[in-house]
Amino acid sequence: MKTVYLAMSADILHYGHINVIKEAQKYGTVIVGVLTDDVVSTYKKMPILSFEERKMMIENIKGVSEVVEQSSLDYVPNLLKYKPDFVIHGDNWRSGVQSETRSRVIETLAQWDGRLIEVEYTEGDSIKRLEQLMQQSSTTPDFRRGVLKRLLALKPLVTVMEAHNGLTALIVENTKVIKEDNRPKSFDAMWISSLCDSTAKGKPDIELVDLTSRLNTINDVLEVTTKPIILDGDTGGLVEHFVYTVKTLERLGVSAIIIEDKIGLKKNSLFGTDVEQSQDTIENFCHKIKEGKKALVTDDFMIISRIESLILKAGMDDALARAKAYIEAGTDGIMIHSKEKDGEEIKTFCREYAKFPNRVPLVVVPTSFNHMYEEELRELGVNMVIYANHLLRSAYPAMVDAATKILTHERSLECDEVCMPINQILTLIPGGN
Ligand code: SPV
Ligand code: MG
Repeated sequence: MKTVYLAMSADILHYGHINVIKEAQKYGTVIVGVLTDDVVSTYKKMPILSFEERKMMIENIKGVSEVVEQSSLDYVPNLLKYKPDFVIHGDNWRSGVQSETRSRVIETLAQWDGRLIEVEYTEGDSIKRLEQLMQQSSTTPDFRRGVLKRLLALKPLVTVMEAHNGLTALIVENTKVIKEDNRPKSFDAMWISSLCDSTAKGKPDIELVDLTSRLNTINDVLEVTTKPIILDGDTGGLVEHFVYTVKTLERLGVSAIIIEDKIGLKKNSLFGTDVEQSQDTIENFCHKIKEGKKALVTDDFMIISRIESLILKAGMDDALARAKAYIEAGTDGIMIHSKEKDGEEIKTFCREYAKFPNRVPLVVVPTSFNHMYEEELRELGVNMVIYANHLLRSAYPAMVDAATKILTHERSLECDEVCMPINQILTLIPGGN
């Protein structure tokens, strides 16, 4: 009996999938490769159903003989393992990002005279409607909130980019690159930075922009995107206020808050010891973490504790002691901050942290030690990297340049070369025409 291989994510099932399975049966025994959660999340959104649930559904479809795990977008590892006589796929992958994957399938099958069968891609109004509904369901607070924890469980390193309004959030949502191995890469989540949120409002980063205003920014982001949101919660404020803050964020569908262990008038950490800043006691900060955790209703929302000992020159031992205490108090993650350019103190912290028997996800913000690649950070045991201010920092000089050009030339013609064309801005956000 010949074998036929096909791969699917199967987060939704519709008659298009059944048609392909029916067609596959004509050629032999059907093996379905179900894409693992991390593979689906790299090219679509995080699946709504877990891998086990999706696998179970496919196993129970008439005509499917075997269901296996496909743990890369590339078919080749599974093709070499199962050596199918045929692979079946819709004909919609001949062009675009999947065309390379297709070529590799054809080349690999040729090694044992296997063949690719392409069936007409099923498109219909009902399928489009279904996909729209799926898209909408991934923006509900309950679904969205839990995605960050799921990503942390799945991915060795979660990458997070700063967003300070709807437009920058759309950039984080939609920017995608295709890596050399044909793997798509985009950011996993968004960081609502206190520095950028304040700066965008023309205010200093000193906890002056109040929660209501921060919530407005978050709402603008929530409205137009689907990726998980992490709020830079500064010090978290008074414990009595913090318990309300976490409840509000949780209810909105925000995934995490990061609070730093400082008290008094907060200044940005990148000032280091150039300005006066005070660190909270371990005891007080642990109390804040515990009260925050108690206030939560779900298991999804994360309270991540940010240690400022290296910033404030309190020493590595203090940083490590705080990490242990905060974990003991029930924090869901540790962020270790540093402004040293060479990255040495971050490396030391990570190596010591790796020895902890009880670890929670480790977060870093490599604004200063920006020569370090993600791979190096991952190898050090870092689970999340936050690019904390780069959209604002890149936009500001470009805007000053445009303003200066117009003032200088007393017309806007010279400015056009640094501006996006009018027809592009008009259609950048769909629905305007
Ligand atoms: C922020 O983005 O506001 C941060 C990170 O808190 S840092 O500016 O590096 O302190
Ligand atoms: Mg901040």
